[in-house]
Amino acid sequence: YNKEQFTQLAKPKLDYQAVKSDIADILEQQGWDGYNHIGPVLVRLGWHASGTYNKADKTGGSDGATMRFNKEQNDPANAGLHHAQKFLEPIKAKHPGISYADLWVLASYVAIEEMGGPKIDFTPGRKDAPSEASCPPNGRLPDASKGSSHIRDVFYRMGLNDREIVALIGGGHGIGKCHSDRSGYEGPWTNAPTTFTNLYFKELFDKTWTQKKWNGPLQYEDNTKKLMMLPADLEIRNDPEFKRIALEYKENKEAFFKDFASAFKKLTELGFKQF
Ligand code: DDH
Repeated sequence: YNKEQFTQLAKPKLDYQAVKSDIADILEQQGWDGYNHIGPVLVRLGWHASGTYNKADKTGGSDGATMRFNKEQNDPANAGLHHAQKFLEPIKAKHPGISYADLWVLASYVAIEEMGGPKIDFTPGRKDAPSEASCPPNGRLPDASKGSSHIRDVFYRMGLNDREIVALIGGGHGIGKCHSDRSGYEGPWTNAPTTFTNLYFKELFDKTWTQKKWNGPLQYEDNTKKLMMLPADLEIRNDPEFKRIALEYKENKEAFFKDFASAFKKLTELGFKQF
């Protein structure tokens, strides 16, 4: 054996199945978010760790787990994600061989699957960057107050297309909620925030969305005043190309699950080269 082969052999093999089942075991957390489930915030962690990618200079992305460092953690877009990182510490302590970068992505896959979403095949190999110097610039994640051209700018920068944009937003906002003490926005998009469904598209098209009257940022509410949409969400209904794709996903759950799974895998592997 040469030195490199020997190091590979000497490394204890990680049992990813065991890591997955340990993650599944911590998804239920009493008192968390009123619905006792951390799946949604783990998905948001996987997405924000990945969505900084810039295909032009190959910076950002999930490889590196650079959100561990203050600079990226303090990007206002990442408000609240220290909770998600903290929930995963016991898993890292039990399986020290997994990198944070792999752990965050794996946790988002497990959360999606455990909430009833598609199974996404996990490819390990991400490494943790040594210092803050590897952080991408702040401000690369989408701004909820802006329109479709901003959304396209952000996702095209990553190398993703309109179909992938609609699948990703519909899946991500079909779970979880907004928190006024994190983003400033408040409330869930659907009545089943811990179940992965295509309900986001049904709510988007079947409900009437009116401006919420409050002191917070501009957002929309349905007639029950329980559900919400961000200005950026309504762009999925108002932009003709986004709308065409979203209507397809509203009618065809299987196509949506399949497209979401491949788009989310692609998103979480941007800039990551396995050897
Ligand atoms: Fe999102 N998202 N997101 N999102 N997102 C928020 C919450 C969650 C935008 C803004 C917000 C995606 C795309 C966009 C999830 C997943 C995904 C919140 C509220 C804002 C604001 C945060 C808070 O207050 O806690 C905007 C703008 C976009 C856009 O693309 C234009 C995508 C692509 C995903 C994905 O997963 C692929 C999830 C999950 C949440 C709920 C988190 C939670 O704690 O619950």
